[in-house]
Amino acid sequence: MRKIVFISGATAGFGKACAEKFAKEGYDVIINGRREERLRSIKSEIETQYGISVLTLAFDVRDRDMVFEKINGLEEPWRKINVLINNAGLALGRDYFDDADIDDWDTMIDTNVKGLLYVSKALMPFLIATKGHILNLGSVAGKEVYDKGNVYCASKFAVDAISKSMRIDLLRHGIKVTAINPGAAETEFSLVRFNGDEEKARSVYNGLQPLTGADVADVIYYCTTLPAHVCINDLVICPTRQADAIYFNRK
Ligand code: NDP
Ligand code: 8X3
Repeated sequence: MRKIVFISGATAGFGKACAEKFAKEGYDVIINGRREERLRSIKSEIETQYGISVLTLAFDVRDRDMVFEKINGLEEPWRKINVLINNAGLALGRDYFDDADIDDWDTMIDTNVKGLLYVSKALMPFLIATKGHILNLGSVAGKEVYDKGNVYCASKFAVDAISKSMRIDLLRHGIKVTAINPGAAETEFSLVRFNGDEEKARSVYNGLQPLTGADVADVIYYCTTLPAHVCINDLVICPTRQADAIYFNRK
């Protein structure tokens, strides 16, 4: 019987790359995101390519009732979830605290923090049953605060705290909790952050070779391949030209 991975935010970036990687490694995959058309096309692509099964679960992680309805409605054999990748998330804007948009703050907190909590809580019975593995996408922005990062950084500091706290509280269930904290990775992240401004988005990666979704997915997959008694608790992954959230050596 194949293992099952649940990936939130799998229509782009790290989530999509994880869907491809875990499928390639023989997992059945549950993919979530708001863009149903993309979910459908990823399903058809990876089912054909890797001969595994994919279940699409379109919902907005901010919608608490919908999260619980969709997850509680999972039917066998999809309830035997071994790995949860809490990946859905975003940054909106890069503005001084006094200039920032409060709606952007709400969206980041609702998605990156509350959405992650809702999905995790809804999946808890399944993960307890399998002694599963939770991987939370934090960020270097959850390790150091940078200028104009205010609430995005705060949301990722919250993810850091939630990962630590899950690790303690879920110890008695034998559940592994791994915090994955990437630096600059070229996905749709900056396009979303800068509201579709391609030039601004590209400039984030000036003078360095950014991580790709596949780089991060490979590392996430690796964390799930370790023996049952071994857990990577906290992992920071950056382009070689990036030291942390602040210091870069750009060409
Ligand atoms: P992308 O923008 O490429 O992908 C984000 C994914 O999240 C999409 O699939 C999107 O799907 C989904 N998503 C966003 N909001 C929601 C929502 N409300 N409900 C369900 N799904 C949602 O970004 P990345 O792949 O780069 O980012 C993934 C995670 O990694 C995020 O948590 C981000 O903060 C974090 N991260 C990113 C870094 C980077 O440099 N790229 C570095 C460090 C961390 P849809 O729009 O279809 O709902
Ligand atoms: C995304 C990386 O440094 O742009 O979390 O915040 S950063």
